[in-house]
Amino acid sequence: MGQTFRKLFDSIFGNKEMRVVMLGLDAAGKTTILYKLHIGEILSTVPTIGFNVEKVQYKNVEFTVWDVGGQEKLRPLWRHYFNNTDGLIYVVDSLDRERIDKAAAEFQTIVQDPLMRNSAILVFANKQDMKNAMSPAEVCESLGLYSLQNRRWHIQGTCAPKGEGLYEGLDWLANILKEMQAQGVSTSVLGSTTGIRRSGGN
Ligand SMILES: Nc1nc2c(ncn2[C@@H]2O[C@H](COP(=O)(O)OP(=O)(O)OP(=O)(O)O)[C@@H](O)[C@H]2O)c(=O)[nH]1
Ligand SMILES: [Mg+2]
Repeated sequence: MGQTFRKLFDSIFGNKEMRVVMLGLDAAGKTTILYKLHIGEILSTVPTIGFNVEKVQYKNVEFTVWDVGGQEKLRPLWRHYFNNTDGLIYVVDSLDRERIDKAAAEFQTIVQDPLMRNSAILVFANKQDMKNAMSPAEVCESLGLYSLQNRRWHIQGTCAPKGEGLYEGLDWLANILKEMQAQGVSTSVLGSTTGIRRSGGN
């Protein structure tokens, strides 16, 4: 489809595109989430060196999701993915209490970056299937989400291999994108927390 025709088609049928960068410490579950969303299957993953990028179509929105490796030595590269980003998905390993402060510090660095000022923020409190996982509310508190000023954010409990919570998160992103495009970027604070039912421990 030609570019102009594609734009006309999209405006008639309400199709939209959203560029999303997915970040978080190593082993948080980012690549597992990307491939669960992209092909619907659980893949065994290896630590990402560099990035993976896939398109995910959901509710008239085409999400281009960049999944960037989270190892310490790779984190200085994260900012190269900030430009033109509509949404941030920040993935937290809810079982990793030892590194939650580190996860929070990295999160604050991202969201305070001027290039990320207008991005919607979706936090996945992942690994909710594990017995000792922090709840989404605990993760929310640890990351300092409540004190974010003038930002649109949402936290969602997830279990990536089962796909639980992932589409609820995309739903929120799709709605926020439509809102942002309709109104221009709003300065109102919007925060919300959603858990998933725990499915017992491993
Ligand atoms: N129990 C459980 N394990 C998970 C979940 N999500 C991911 N994992 C596991 O966590 C490990 C790390 O997952 P990855 O998706 O490779 O993590 P990543 O965030 O991409 O890591 P980097 O590429 O190093 O940044 C894998 O063994 C996954 O199977 C979850 O919701 N529950
Ligand atoms: Mg990875």
